[in-house]
Amino acid sequence: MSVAEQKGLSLLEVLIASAILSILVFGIVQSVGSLAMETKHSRDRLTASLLASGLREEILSKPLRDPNQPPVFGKEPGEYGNVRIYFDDRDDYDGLEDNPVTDLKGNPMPGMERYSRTIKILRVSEDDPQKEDKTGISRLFLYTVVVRKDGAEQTRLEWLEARP
Ligand SMILES: [Ca+2]
Ligand SMILES: [Ca+2]
Repeated sequence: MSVAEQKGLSLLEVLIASAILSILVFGIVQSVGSLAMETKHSRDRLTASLLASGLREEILSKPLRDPNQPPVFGKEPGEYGNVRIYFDDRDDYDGLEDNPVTDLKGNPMPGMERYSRTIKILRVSEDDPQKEDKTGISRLFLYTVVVRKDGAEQTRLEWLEARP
């Protein structure tokens, strides 16, 4: 092998090696990037599910029926607004839009400015809880809490409640 051939080969080797190296580095950078994105997404989802279960606990701490007046589904007469400290039964929460997320007194929660929560309470068929009950007879209710960040759904928490 001549000196020139040896030089040519080693140049080719260097080129191949650097190509392989750049592919490897690109791959590593990509996986680190997607790992960081994945971590961020799981953190968002965790925050969202904590916000959802926090609201669920809050609702479950309220009585089934309004203690002060003849109960109606939703807010009773004279009840209005989104300040939850005044909610005195579970279905007062129906249709709530907590955007941005607030505490019981209606103060925005620090650091949660980009999150929002909604809740729907639906009377559903006792035979098929996937179906809305329009007769008003069923005693089964489906609660759905949705938590969003920047408008994009992060988590959805659903539970059924059978009322006596
Ligand atoms: Ca009510
Ligand atoms: Ca009420």
